[in-house]
Amino acid sequence: MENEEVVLLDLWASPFGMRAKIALAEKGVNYEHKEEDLSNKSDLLLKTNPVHKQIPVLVHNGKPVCESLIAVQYIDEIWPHKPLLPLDPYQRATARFWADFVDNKIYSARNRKIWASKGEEHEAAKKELIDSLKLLEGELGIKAYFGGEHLGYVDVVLIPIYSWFYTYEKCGDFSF
Ligand SMILES: N[C@@H](CCC(=O)N[C@@H](CS)C(=O)NCC(=O)O)C(=O)O
Repeated sequence: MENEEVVLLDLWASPFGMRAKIALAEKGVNYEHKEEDLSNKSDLLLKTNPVHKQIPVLVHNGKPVCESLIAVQYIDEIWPHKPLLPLDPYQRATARFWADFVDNKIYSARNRKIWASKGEEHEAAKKELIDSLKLLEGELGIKAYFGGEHLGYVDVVLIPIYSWFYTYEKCGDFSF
């Protein structure tokens, strides 16, 4: 690990960047943190993520890995100790399914309707979010973590989104 060059292009408030930070911390990987100003994106960000031009970007030995879900999976593969994804292929597929569910149902652009809409639309958005959280709760069951006894991939993906729950409640006339 000593000769590795690991750089994370990030923004402190980003739940997506936080996923990469949690995964790197779990693995005990030392890295250089580069804070981006998204109103004035650095040449490095534009060069390493020319498609989306978004943080986070994990740059490992000069090679960029974009998209937080992919970066967390990459971190898990490069530093395989304390695995985040299960070893069993079916369980891995299931974990990826729920991670995708988190992005599409819990932290989707649609959910901004909770604070950006009124009346029926607002009620429908609230119901959809609660229903999605109930489904996630069902998947968690009585386990301590989605990963079982230890933090797993779905936990790493979901936990940073928790920081948005305050915003949902505060701006959305909404209570969990
Ligand atoms: N799907 C991306 C989302 C990343 C994302 O939305 N990043 C935001 C900051 S939280 C960003 O870089 N926004 C700048 C822009 O879109 O121009 C991921 O999971 O990494």
